[in-house]
Amino acid sequence: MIDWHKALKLYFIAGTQDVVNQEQLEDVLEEAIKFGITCFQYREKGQGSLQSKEDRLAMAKRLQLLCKSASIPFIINDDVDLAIEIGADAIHVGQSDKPIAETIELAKQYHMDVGLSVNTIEQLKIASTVDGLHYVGVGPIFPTTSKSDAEPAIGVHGLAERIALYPDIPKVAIGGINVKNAAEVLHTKVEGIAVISAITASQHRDRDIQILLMNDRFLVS
Ligand code: TZP
Ligand code: MG
Repeated sequence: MIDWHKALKLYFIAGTQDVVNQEQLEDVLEEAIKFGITCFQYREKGQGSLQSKEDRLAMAKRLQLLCKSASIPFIINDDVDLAIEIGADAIHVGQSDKPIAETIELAKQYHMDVGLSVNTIEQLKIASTVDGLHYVGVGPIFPTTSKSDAEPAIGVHGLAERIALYPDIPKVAIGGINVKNAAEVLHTKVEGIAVISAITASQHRDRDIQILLMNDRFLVS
């Protein structure tokens, strides 16, 4: 059983398209794990992503192994077949994928948890009535360059409003979150933050991850 309240604290998302400066995704994940991320979502999507099923499967297996040895949840974005094939801990889907109840039903058979992306209050309202949903990703909070078809940013106020209306379902805030704005996002008491570029493009991964985790030693001054 995954404790999502804990696992959502610093949710790292990446695919090969997100790595920069000739780094390897495996190395970025290994470092991010060492410095304290609390779960990882493999999201192979968009320009520069691996296209073949074989390449994605091989990559997913390598990344899954890293998460397993660190005992953090390994989540697959969108690709339910891949998630089933490798026995991922969870699957994360968006609003445009097939009906969420169908995904939950299928995931249940394979003992996988399910997360869903929401943007509007209406979407969150519907999500809050769905049985068997483990958490929602809420955003984008700020504009992002990591997703070409991102929805409009809802801001920290939009996040706070959604938390107040539907407090029961665990939430992770996503979109444009970085070391400069993480504190105001976490101030809403959201369970955690999900980031791509704040980790993949970081020049100081150790320090930046500590800040994103709001480690005590960075809360002074
Ligand atoms: N969904 C909403 S925003 C986003 C996704 C996958 C991208 C987040 O990336 P970044 O670099 O943390 O803004
Ligand atoms: Mg999707």
